[in-house]
Amino acid sequence: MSELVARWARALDEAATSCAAVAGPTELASVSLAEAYAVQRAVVRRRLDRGASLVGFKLGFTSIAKMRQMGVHDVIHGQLTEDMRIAEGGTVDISALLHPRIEPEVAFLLGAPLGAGAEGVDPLAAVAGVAPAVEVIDSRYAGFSFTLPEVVADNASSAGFAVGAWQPVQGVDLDNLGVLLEVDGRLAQTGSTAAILGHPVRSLAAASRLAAVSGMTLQPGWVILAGAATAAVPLPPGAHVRVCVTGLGTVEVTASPQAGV
Ligand code: OOG
Ligand code: MG
Repeated sequence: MSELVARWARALDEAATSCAAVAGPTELASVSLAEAYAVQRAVVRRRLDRGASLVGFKLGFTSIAKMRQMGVHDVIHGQLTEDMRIAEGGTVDISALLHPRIEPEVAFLLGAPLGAGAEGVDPLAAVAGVAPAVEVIDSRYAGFSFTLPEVVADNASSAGFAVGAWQPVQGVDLDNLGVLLEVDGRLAQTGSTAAILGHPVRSLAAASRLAAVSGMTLQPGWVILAGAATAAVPLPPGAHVRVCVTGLGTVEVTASPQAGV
């Protein structure tokens, strides 16, 4: 591991654990994507060394709405760990987060491996279920502002995710389902699953391809987040969040109250 990779893995990991943002632009702003993913792997390695386990893979910037919001125009991936999982109907502990946002997602549950060593496998045939999901993102950069390599190094801003009830993927037409994001009973974002690379199944193919390039195998039992169909919105203390994907169902979480309230 190069000195730069080790140094930035430590800096980004410490920003997350100590809740202190890294001021940009950083030295990572213009590194190669290969180096940025090396930092991501090292950041995740530090979490795994503390006892976390890998439970999934996420895609970022698969919709125009997200690309526009963040000024980043390439599909990226991040890694999900067990400690990021929030029970459906559960509480998001925002006391440990810098500036949390939420976004609606479609989640796939893998029933067979994808990626390295599983090239040629039909991504849809590897899917055991599909569900509505909500993702909590939290950039470790001040102002939620970053370049493409910076956000890749920061594990694609991953912070938490909750998944609704799994449905069999057969018989659900995922190509154009309504996506609603509500905060405290008010509509915050609306969109369509068509905004996710034209069809969320394309995110699965992208996940498989990106994983193979990184030498990763997406494992049976893992959750794959296809990428938000809409822009993300801030998650204020105590907020109740509901995501509805027409035909797939809903998922709800509540943010913890402000410290001391
Ligand atoms: C990066 C995460 C992008 C998505 O669904 O597009 C992402 C960010 O927006 O900070 O999770
Ligand atoms: Mg996302």
